[in-house]
Amino acid sequence: MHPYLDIHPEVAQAKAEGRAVVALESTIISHGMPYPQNVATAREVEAIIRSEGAVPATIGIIKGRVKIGLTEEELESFGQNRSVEKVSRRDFPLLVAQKMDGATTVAGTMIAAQWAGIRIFVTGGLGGVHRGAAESWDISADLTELMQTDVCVICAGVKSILDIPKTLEVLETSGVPVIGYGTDEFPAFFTRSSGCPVLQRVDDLAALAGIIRTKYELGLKGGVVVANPIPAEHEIPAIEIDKTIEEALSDAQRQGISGKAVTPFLLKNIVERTQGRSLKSNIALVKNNARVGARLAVSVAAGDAR
Ligand code: PSU
Ligand code: MN
Repeated sequence: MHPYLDIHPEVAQAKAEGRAVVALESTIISHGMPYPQNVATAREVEAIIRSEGAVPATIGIIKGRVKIGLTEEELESFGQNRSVEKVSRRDFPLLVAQKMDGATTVAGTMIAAQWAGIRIFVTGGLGGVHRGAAESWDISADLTELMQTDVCVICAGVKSILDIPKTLEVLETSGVPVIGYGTDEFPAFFTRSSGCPVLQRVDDLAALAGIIRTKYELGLKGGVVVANPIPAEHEIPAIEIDKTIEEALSDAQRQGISGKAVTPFLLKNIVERTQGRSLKSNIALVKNNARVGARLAVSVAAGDAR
């Protein structure tokens, strides 16, 4: 095992017994949602995963130790300490060497999950190609991670703060299967549709488990994206959310926000502009992903394939 990892005993035991484990990220807690809803959601998500017969492993860095599974107090501190660093691939050496604290993004969580031998990871939305990327070159390291790290990510697509067609093009170039769970279209986080087709639609988790296992048996490196649309009753109509997103994007541009601050700025701005409605939808879709991801992890652990 990696010398910088601390595996929570509950996770270590589940791994040893061949039981299903589901990785969870901490950037969504520290930079993706306001306190205290962030902590409440993180707890509920862990509870959902347990109720489906899997073990949750929320991942983050504490004093330079890569934690696979957090205690209640650690989870609370990630929620309260909003100044904790956001950790993607490039940040690990600095944070670990200098014994700092860090909240892992999708990319960062995939890396640590792979170190710990965890194959299934649940989140809300992926990072991707930003709008205006032709000028800014702003492309999330989540995409380059999916190219090289063997973890399956269950998400509700990507927010239309991003350029969804370009994001899908990069995933295609990278050789990442993008599977729609119960959908023919790649979902746009707050809405079930984006107008962009997925590689394939799968309605059955045992079949999905078979695809994931086969990818790794073939020795094909890299991740899999399972796109699971937000439940219809929690959708925000596209015309409403699109207007808010446009306004948030122009705020970011006016204030000269750049680099790793862009995504957290936009998420916070959207929550404020919708008076919390977007947060409710965000929480609902993460919980929905947790249920699907836990069932998928159980299916993968059981060796189901159809
Ligand atoms: N999208 C969301 N919520 C989030 C994020 C993205 O709807 O919390 C977070 C995830 O941790 C993701 C990261 O990995 O933002 C991407 O940041 P960037 O665009 O700087 O790569
Ligand atoms: Mn970026």
